[in-house]
Amino acid sequence: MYPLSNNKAADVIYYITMIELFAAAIFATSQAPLPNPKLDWWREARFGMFIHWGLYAIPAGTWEDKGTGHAEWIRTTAQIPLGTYDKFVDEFNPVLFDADAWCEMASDAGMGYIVITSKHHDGFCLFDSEQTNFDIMSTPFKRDIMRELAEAAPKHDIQMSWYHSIMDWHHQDYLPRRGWEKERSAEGADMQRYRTYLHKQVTELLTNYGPVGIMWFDGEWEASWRGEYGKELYELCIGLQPEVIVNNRLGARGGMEGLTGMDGYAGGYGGDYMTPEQEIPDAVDKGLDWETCMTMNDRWGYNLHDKNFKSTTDLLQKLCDIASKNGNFLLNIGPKPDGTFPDESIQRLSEIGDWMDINGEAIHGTIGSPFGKLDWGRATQKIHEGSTTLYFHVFDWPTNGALVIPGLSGTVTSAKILGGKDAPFSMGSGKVIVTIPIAEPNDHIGVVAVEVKGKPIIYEAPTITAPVTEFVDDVEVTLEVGSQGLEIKYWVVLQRDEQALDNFMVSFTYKEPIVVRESATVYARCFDGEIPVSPMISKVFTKVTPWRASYAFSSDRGGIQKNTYNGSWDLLPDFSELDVVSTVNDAVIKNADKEFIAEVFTGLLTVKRTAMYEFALSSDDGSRLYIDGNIVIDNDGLHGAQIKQGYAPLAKGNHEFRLEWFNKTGGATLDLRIGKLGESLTRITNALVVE
Ligand code: FHN
Repeated sequence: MYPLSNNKAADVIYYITMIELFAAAIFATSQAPLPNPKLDWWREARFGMFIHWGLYAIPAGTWEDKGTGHAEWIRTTAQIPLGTYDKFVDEFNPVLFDADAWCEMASDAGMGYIVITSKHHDGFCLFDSEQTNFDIMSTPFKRDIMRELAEAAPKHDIQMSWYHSIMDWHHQDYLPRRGWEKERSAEGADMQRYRTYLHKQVTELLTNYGPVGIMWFDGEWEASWRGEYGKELYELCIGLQPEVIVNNRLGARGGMEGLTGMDGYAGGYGGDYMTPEQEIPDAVDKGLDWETCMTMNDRWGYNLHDKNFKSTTDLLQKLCDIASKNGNFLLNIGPKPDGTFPDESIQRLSEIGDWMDINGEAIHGTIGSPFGKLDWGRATQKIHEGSTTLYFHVFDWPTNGALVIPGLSGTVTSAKILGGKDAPFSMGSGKVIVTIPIAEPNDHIGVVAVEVKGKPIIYEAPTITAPVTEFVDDVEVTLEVGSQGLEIKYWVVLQRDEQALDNFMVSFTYKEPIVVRESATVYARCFDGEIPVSPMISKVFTKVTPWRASYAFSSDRGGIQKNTYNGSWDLLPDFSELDVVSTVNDAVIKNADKEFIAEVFTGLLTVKRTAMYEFALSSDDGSRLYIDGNIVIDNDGLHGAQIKQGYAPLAKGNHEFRLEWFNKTGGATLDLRIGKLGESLTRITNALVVE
């Protein structure tokens, strides 16, 4: 690290000496997650089929006078009493179900795996379970769907995988009951007994059907399910099949964006990959594994009225966009009660397959784009021994016959249109122009493959990252650029020197994080040899005065006081307008396992050192943290367990502390961690003390 002191001249001498001692070692942005052999097949596949199928396909979205917009949630959204819903068991007879045909359609579409609902929230099992009669063997069909799919899958190069819902609206021990199920007593319900049932069924699914690709859990968000149960479930799966992949919906999904809370944080457990739903994240840290699941129309389960199917081009653009960000695409089918796929789904699968037959190499086995944003499309890449293939997915095919690839340098050896001919290309300064036909090569997305010797050099600005821009003692600043072939040069202009003309006379070549000890602006720029090849970027870092301790260290700091309130809110209430239901001194900071409740924790936070402190607050639902009356974290809102971070510069001593939290219905989480910036965070429960 390069300590910047208060003596600039000394710094300059120090740096020049250091530069002569070190060879240039440029850090490259990771373009792919860390090696994990268990995930190799899944990362290679990039594309899978989701299947939501069960009793709910029979009503097909319609129930009496309760509308036609229902789907797999129909028992709840149409408030169908259990006894009435169970009668669908006598009707479920998908005589046209053909496991081979399903697997063949998935494989022909370029999909590498299928994830099918072994049990959705309604509790009905598509497999022969010893644990319940609410399963396929009680229907006129009497065939084990999981078994037939598990046997067919390998014949079509498909990894068969199970979606299994934690939430179960049928099992008598699962809690909570649906709010409208007034007549269905919860008397005697025992979640521990339900968890035993769940574990036994997961054991059946991972014992009776051969190797399973993924255990895809869901329905983990209700109050009765704790994150630590998710860890148990994960360990059960891995114990049964060490190679099975388990998703993150075990108790720490962090809302519909599906990005995992920190492993083991908030009692949750992160599983093997993240699961954004119905959305594609704008940007994902390229070191993470994730999969967007999405419907073809608007619903997961079959709804005969829902004709809002996405076009094939739209679905393919989503696939390319996801792959360009190192993600997987899990595209859903909702089969009909007769066991066939909707015609619209069959048509799209066929058209996607035609495109994948020619362009699949630009998806399968690729890693994310080395470029920033490409205005006309996306990119993926495959790294070989001594060369790289760049795939350019051109959403907006140029009409002038020239595809301009911005920022690409290095040694390009060839270019071609997938499914077509080689394409002439020319190297400009920091761009490559590929001459392509005026006519697009297909009806959806034309793909141009460019071979590069070694790793591509992409001219782009470096990134300047640091945990904070305001610091107390110092702050570690990291510079990064995607291309290992570029050098990053930087300047550090101390705030007290800003007018000095010689600020830019001395630049440094970036090798290791920069430690800034006084207010300064860091400037950075990429060079290809001695040629600047990116714009200059900068970031200001300010040394701040720590917030004065409200009280010096004192023996009677007092404990944590907790005031409790009852009510129904979508956001944190104005507590000054509420009546306190109860007050506890020496309270413990953790959520009540209740609904329609709010709690306020107050006390004196003792910090033993003057420093910048980091706070991480996870809550379901909303929460807010104040230190000395300043909002440090605002995690308010009606949401699942989600984590937010905050920072505060604190002088050693006692500081006023206030933590507000509420839970409306469903899951409940409250987890606060604090630590000196750069050190590990410690969960705060019964003592407001940070070392
Ligand atoms: O409630 C379910 C829903 O029915 C569907 O299964 C989706 C698919 O990921 N998951 C849950 C909503 O997040």
